[in-house]
Amino acid sequence: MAILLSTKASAMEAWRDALLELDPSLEIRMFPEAGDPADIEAAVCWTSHDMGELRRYPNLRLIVSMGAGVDHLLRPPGPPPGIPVARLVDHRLTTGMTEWVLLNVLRFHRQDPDYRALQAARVWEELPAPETSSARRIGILGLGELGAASAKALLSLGFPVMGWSRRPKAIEGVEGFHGPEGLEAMLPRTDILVCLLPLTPGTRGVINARSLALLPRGAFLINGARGGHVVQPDLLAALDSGQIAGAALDVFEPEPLPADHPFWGHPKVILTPHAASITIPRSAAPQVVENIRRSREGRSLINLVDFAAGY
Ligand code: OXD
Repeated sequence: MAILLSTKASAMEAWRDALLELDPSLEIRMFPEAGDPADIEAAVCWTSHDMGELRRYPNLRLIVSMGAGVDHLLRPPGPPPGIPVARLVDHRLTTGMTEWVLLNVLRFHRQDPDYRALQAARVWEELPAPETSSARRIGILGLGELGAASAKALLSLGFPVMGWSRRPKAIEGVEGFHGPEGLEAMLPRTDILVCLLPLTPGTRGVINARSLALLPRGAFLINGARGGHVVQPDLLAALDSGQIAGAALDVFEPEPLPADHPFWGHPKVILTPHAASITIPRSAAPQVVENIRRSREGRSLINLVDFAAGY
């Protein structure tokens, strides 16, 4: 039996090598060279792979999605029914996202965009000292793996951290909010809003004209989750009016962000090309191999996607 591997061309060989290093007996077929469809027992694939295509493999028993987010699996046609799907829960992915969130919180907290603008104009000027971290309130949307790790890192730097999730969640030191009323209560107290939510029908467009208006004037936005969480024209309007003082954005809809999109040249937008946290095959491969073994032995799988919850 064989494993079908499908991701962007530049990552294919690193993934194959990482899997073979852990289990040299694996037979890896790199898409589109799948060989006989009946040989494929597991598909390890990412967003570029058409889920409809996986219906071609009659003996498929496991799908592993090569990332943390699963929103691409929720869209039609979705994975073949009845086949378990696991996602990655990877320490390196979590650490990468925490670093990116800290980078941007500190950037906004320490007035870095203003100092960069002064440097570009060759102006030697000291800006009024920023508040201490204890006066800069952070609101995190999403308290899953990524949100909880960022919350803890921000707490350790002295920032007061609030967190919003669909259901109540307790994280030591984090003031928790949940449900629509919780969001309305948290936003007016949030100086820097960090979005790390899964994208589901319930969270699509959560950052919109109304929620942005609930933030204090001059608040900042950091989005490392999915472009679909933000109503992009509403964010542009809030940036232009000064309601939002700056936004650090890693994710967009669509991706790649079209070259003529106003975010590219916007003086208040810092953008990265969906690179806040990148999966490192060597770090993520052990859980993939573990799931292949478990699937062969009929044992329960790890990091299974909960399709009802949407993550
Ligand atoms: C992920 C991503 O979900 O890279 O892992 O966006």
